[in-house]
Amino acid sequence: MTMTLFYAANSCSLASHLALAHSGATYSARKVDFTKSEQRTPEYLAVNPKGRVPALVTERGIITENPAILAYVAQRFPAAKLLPVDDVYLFAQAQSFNSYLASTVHVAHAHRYRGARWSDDPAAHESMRRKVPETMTACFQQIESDYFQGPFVLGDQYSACDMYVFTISQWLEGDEVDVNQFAKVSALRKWMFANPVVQQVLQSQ
Ligand SMILES: N[C@@H](CCC(=O)N[C@@H](CS)C(=O)NCC(=O)O)C(=O)O
Repeated sequence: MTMTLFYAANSCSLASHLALAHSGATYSARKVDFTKSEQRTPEYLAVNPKGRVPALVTERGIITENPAILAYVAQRFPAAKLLPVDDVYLFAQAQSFNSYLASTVHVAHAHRYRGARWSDDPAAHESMRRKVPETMTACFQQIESDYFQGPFVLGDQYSACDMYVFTISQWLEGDEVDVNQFAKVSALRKWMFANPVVQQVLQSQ
C-alpha cells in the first residue's frame, strides 16, 4: 500500500509534504480544497475527524499533527536524516522546536483568520487579528535567538525542522511581518527556494 498525504494549498501540511518528498518514500498526495470546504465533508472527516490537514494514511492507520508525521517519516526513512532519530537528546531538541511551531507559532498565526475558534464576538476577532503582527514577530525573534543554530535550525544538518519553519514563514507577509528582519530564517528561505525538491513540492500544490 502506498501512503497518502492529505494536504491543502498554503497550509501547514506543506511541512509534512516536504518531509515526505525528501524522504524518498513512495506516496501519493491528495489535495483538500479549502475554498470548497472539503475539510468538512463526511468523506474527509472519515480520514481526519478534526477536519484539518495534514493527515497521512499509512498501512497501519492514519497519523495527524505535523510533529507526529514528521517524527514518523524521519524514523521510518532514517537514511534521509530528516531528524536526529539516533540521539535521544538531539531528537528531543528537534521535537521541542517542532512542538513550539505547532502549539505556539501556528496558533498565534491562526488568530488572524480563525478567531471564531475562540470567540463568537466579531469585535474580539478584530482584536485578535490586530495582535498577530506583534505575536508572530515575537515568535520569530524567539526562533532566531533561542532555537536556530545556523545555517540550519539544528546546525549543519538540513532537517524537518527547517521544512516546518519554512512553511510557517510563508505566512509572515500576510501577517504583516517583514521576514527580512530575521537573518537566519531569510537565509534558510533563500537556500530552500533554490532546492529542487522544495520547488517540485511548491509547484505541485
Ligand atoms: N496542530 C495541527 C494543526 C492543523 C491545522 O490547523 N491545519 C489547518 C491548515 S494550516 C487546517 O486544516 N485548517 C482547516 C480548518 O480550520 O477548517 C498540525 O500541526 O498538524
